[in-house]
Amino acid sequence: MLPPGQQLVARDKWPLVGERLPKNVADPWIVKVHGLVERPQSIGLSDLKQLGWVERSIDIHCVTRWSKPGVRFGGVTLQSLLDVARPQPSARFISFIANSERRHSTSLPLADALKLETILALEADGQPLTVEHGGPIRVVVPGRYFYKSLKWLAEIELLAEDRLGYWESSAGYHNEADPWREQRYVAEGLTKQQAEAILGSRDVRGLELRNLTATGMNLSGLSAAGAILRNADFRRAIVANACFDKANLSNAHFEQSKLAGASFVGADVEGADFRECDLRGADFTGASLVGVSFCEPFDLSAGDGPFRRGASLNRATRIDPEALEVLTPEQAAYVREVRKEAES
Ligand SMILES: Nc1nc2c(c(=O)[nH]1)N[C@H]1C(S)=C(S)[C@@H](COP(=O)(O)O)O[C@H]1N2
Ligand SMILES: [Mo]
Repeated sequence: MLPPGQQLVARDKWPLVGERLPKNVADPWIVKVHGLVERPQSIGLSDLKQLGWVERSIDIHCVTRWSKPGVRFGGVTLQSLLDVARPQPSARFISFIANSERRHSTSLPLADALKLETILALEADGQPLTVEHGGPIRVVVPGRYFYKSLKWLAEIELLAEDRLGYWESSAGYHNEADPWREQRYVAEGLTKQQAEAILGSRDVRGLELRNLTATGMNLSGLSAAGAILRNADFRRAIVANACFDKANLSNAHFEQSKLAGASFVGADVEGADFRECDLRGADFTGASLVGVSFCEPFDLSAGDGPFRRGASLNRATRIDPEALEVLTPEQAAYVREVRKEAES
């Protein structure tokens, strides 16, 4: 069973999301435990492994709608490290901090992190974690969107009050992040009236407008290059010939919208939904399409199709061949199929 709105990636695919590399691959790699603990720790990886090796099969659910079930992570439990560091009674939150350029972090209520059986993973499917995926050590929190699973774990800090992580504070990602309750984004955003006022000029270049509501509006020719439109709602809107170049449209909704001739060059459309959209002549050159839906998800193992609620694409719709590789197999099959039809 998949959480609502999620799709399976191909069995051998594991998309890369967020930061690509740590600040440096320190050798030896040290994990510090500090803040509200009785016994602060600075522990190397071989000592850490001595705390007890575990292997767990864990389902990955990314907020941008792809899921990768049953990855076998190997490492030590957060519990076993905290048994050594001993959180003080006042410690109610746990913050994980990365050895990365922006000191990336994420946090959880301490009780949740333990109850969910968080692990500090060094291996995935029997292999050491690759650097891109957080090696040598990353956090894996089962039962939460994957943004709670920090790559390149350097510090664990125990806190009395919560401190929002990077995505939670900068991108409006939901702080609870339960995929079964679809806690993707905080609801806060502009009202429809505010949105109408701003969109009236049809020029929102570079603006930060996450969760924007633009359902059913006539916005053809909209100029939105570089805008931050995560989770924006353009369902049934007329957005033909709009320019979304280099915009961030992750998880945006475009179902049943008119996007003929729209340009998404270099845009981030991860997790965006284009079902029943008119995408004739739209340009996705250089766009990142992980988790995008062009039709209703379905079971490919039953052969091609059924393709339901598919977007209209034609030969003038530009999608890089490499971009098809990051779609789920079902979505890629749909795109190939409609393009074949368009050619004949
Ligand atoms: N240090 C660090 N950890 C991070 C991120 C990041 O940008 N930096 N992104 C998070 C997000 S949003 C996701 S979906 C997963 C992606 O992990 P992957 O690249 O191994 O798939 O890492 C999470 N952990
Ligand atoms: Mo993510």
